[in-house]
Amino acid sequence: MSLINTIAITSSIAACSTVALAGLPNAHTWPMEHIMISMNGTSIEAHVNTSSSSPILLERFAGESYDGNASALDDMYYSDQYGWILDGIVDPGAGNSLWIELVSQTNELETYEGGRRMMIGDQTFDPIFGTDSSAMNWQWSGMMTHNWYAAQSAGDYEATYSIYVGDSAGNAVDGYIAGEVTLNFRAVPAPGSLAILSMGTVFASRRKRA
Ligand SMILES: [Cu+2]
Repeated sequence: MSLINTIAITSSIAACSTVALAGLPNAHTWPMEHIMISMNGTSIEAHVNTSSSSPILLERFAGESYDGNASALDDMYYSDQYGWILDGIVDPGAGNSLWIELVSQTNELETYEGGRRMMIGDQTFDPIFGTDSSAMNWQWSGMMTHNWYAAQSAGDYEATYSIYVGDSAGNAVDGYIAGEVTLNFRAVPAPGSLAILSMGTVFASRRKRA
């Protein structure tokens, strides 16, 4: 590799890394994928458009490091593409709320609490759904919430949840039927590294013309 190419690629990496330098994880690269929660009478229903043959992607941004609790995502394959959202009127009853409980998942899948898409600075990144010995159930505000999923190794992952009406302590309230949904993930080698290489090529060819 020539010196000019090396300089061009180095400067293009710097140009691509603005998000990483700010210390916040990447959220802009994936469209939202909503897990729609509705209520039919006293039954909770859950719907998602993904499946084991059309999972969302977890991507790794090697070398990036993030601020505070978000550092849990450093060098992990991750995404906040999935978001819990209410579909229609859902009334859990006075004093109750919706709870989401992990029923089962592929080993080594991790989850961190997110929030509104792109409002990353406001998110706790607290471990949830059993990650780092956290509780298996999580109280959902009912507002759109995009939690962060992460895995250390490439491969396919899935997680199945029960969505139920609970009291303020998370105890299931009698008279409601819980819903269930399975989320699917595929951790793949980052296209980000390819993007950096191709940007490097563009910079290099510009440099040559000049
Ligand atoms: Cu959303």
